[in-house]
Amino acid sequence: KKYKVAVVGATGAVGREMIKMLESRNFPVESIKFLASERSVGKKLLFNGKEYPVELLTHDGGKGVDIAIYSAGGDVSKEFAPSFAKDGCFVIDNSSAWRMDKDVPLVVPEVNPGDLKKDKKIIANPNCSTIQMVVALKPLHDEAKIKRVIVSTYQAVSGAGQKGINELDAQVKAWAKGEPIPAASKFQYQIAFNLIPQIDVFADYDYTKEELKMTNETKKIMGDDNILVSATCVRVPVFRAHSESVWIETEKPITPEKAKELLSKADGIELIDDIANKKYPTPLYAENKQTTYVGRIRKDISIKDDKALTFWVVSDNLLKGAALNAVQIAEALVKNGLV
Ligand code: A2P
Ligand code: 11C
Repeated sequence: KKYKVAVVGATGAVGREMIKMLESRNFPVESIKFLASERSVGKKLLFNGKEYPVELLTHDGGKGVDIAIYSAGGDVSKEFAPSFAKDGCFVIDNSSAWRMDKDVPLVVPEVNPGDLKKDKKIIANPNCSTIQMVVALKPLHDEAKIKRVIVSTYQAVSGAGQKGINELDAQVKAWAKGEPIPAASKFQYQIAFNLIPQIDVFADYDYTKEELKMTNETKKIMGDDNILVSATCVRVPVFRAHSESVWIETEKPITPEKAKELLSKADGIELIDDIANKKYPTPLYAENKQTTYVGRIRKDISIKDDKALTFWVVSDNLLKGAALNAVQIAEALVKNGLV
């Protein structure tokens, strides 16, 4: 069976990756349409070698469509996703608009595919930094029950969309030419040769929204409200792939050797942890790859028992962090006979 698919926000940084994922994973597409704002109407996009015009997103866009994958921002999704759902179309939404809605499944297929249901037409794709973390946490949680997570992220500029990519590019090019570096606009400070410990706006307890997403989304995806997460999210001058330094405390003991064994067998993960040969994942290595990489797994030497581990997780934020996870949700709908 083949499906009628729409990509909403098809011209954006994530939208373009969604198109590539649908192509490269051979999603069974009967027909496809690309929707965006009036700014893009008339542009053409390629799918499997054929040109398609970009159409204007309207409330009727979901009519006759089986699955719409959205990455056009939270406001667009809040406005249009309900009309699509009413017309019987599954909406897989990459924005934060619906994630914490109790009627909306928030899904990472390696972790909680069972949360997908036939009548839950709006499905949320989690935040990129949450997705790659829970993929790594899940096998460890199943073994030793995670109680607490402390994570610091190193997030690529593409997380902020095409404007974020353009800003780092322009600043680095100006520096290389000895010209004045263009002022920050998408980011709060110059991002070239800098680190910015603020992603999104400040919210409760002086955490940023990005940090609180990691706290709240992790509980919902893992189906365990007792997992405590404290995050510090930092923007770094890297184009693609987010990196994370993760510390976990577990209820039952777990050794680094056991964690390596579990992670090396886990879905979607590749273990790169060979310190004798200086092997560990980096963002440049993860760029354009569909895998979540884990390395530097070690015991926390500040704690006596075997109930704390620390490790490094890297994945392409536009792929597993966004477009790939969304297409994997579509694949799970097909596999589970829901669409
Ligand atoms: P457009 O290119 O027409 O502005 P990014 O995250 O890279 O900034 O991309 C955002 C995506 O969301 C783009 O495809 C953009 O389309 C789309 N978008 C933004 N606002 C709207 C809107 N009001 N209606 C439809 N699509 C929108
Ligand atoms: C970033 N994680 O790197 C953000 C982008 O909730 O989907 C994605 C925001 C979201 O800036």
